[in-house]
Amino acid sequence: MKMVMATKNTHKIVEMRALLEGLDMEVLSEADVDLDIEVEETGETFEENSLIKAKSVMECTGLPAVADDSGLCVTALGGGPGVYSARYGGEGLTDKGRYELVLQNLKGQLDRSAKFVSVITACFPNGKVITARGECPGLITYTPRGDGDFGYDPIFLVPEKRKTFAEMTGEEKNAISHRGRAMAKFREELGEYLKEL
Ligand code: ITT
Repeated sequence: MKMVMATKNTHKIVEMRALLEGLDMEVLSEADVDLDIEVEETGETFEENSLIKAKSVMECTGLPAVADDSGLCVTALGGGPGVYSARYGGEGLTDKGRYELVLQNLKGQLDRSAKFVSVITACFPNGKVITARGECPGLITYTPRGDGDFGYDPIFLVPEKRKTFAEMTGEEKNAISHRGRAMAKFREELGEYLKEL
C-alpha cells in the first residue's frame, strides 16, 4: 500500500518517515506524487486541522494520506500558540522569530509549563479514518538551547532528560515526543485496520 504524507514541513517529513518505518507501506511525500496544493487550516482544534489536511490530500491523489497537526501549548499564554503555532506573530516571522516571541511574551513569568501536541490522521479512499493524539509535557527555557532548527525545539525542555528537543538526536526526540507518541498509537490502530482488509 502507498501512503502520502500530507505535509509541506520538511522537518515533519524527516520525523514522520522515521516513525512510519517498518510498516508494510510505501511512504511518499507530496513532492513524490507531484502534488502542490495549499490547504487552508480553518479548524479550531488539532483534530479538525489534521483531518482537513489528510482528507484534502487523499481526495487530490486518490491515495491514502496521513497528516500531522501539531503545536506548542503554553500554560501562561492561555494554551497558545496552540493550533496557531505555525502562524504565531504573523506570516512574516521565521521559526526563530516565533520562538523568540514566545520567550519575550513569557518575560518575568515563572510558570514555564507547556506541552507539545500532535494529532495524526490518516484518510483512506474508502472513507476509513484513523486518528491518534500524542502529548509531551515540558518547560519553556529562558534562553534557546541546541542546534536543532525545527520550530520551537530550542526552547522546549524535557526535564527528565535535562535537554531541549533541539539538543536531542532525532531518535531521542522521536522516542518521547508528541509526534512519536501519537505515531505509536496510530501504528497500533493502523495495524488492526490492515488486518481487517
Ligand atoms: P503542515 O501543515 O504542512 O504539516 P506546518 O508547519 O504548517 O506544516 P502545523 O500547521 O501542524 O504544520 O504547525 C505546527 C507548528 O508547530 C510547526 O510549524 C512548528 O512551529 C510547531 N511544531 C510542531 N511540532 C514541532 C516539533 O516537533 N518541534 C518544534 N516545533 C514544532
